[in-house]
Amino acid sequence: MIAYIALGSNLGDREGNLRAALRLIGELPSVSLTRVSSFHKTKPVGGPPQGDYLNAVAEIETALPPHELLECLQQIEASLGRTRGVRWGPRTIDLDILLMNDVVVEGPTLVIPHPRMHERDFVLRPLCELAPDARHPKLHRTAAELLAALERES
Ligand code: ROI
Repeated sequence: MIAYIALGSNLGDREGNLRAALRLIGELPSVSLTRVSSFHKTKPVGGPPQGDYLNAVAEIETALPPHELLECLQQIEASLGRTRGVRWGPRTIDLDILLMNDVVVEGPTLVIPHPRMHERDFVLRPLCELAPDARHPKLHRTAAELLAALERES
């Protein structure tokens, strides 16, 4: 399965945090890291006032089922010193599953496609670098179409 993971950091060594997370993702069993977008410096969207983010998207090929992938990503967040503070507050590293082929998951702990990806410039821009033609299985739009719609809105 091909999956796209969003990475974000706005605490400490942001670039170092993204690189460390990418290395750990690549070392996961049953995961290979296939491509990584460029790193985008972005203004914080939502949440309390906080510093600018560095955002990126990674493409992986994986045999892990969605909840196992989530668990692995949460372990990486914890190992990089992520502590759960205020909702939408600053973070050393945030790893979100955006898409996994055309999988739809709607559970209490995991929602795929990511429920806010179509509203987030900082997700769609790096995703479009890698996969402008990736389809959102619920909105039936490609990543490029979602980004164009978001840009028209704003
Ligand atoms: N804003 C930006 N620019 N990048 C993020 O990764 C990010 N993550 C978040 C909130 C606080 C919603 N804002 C963000 O969780």
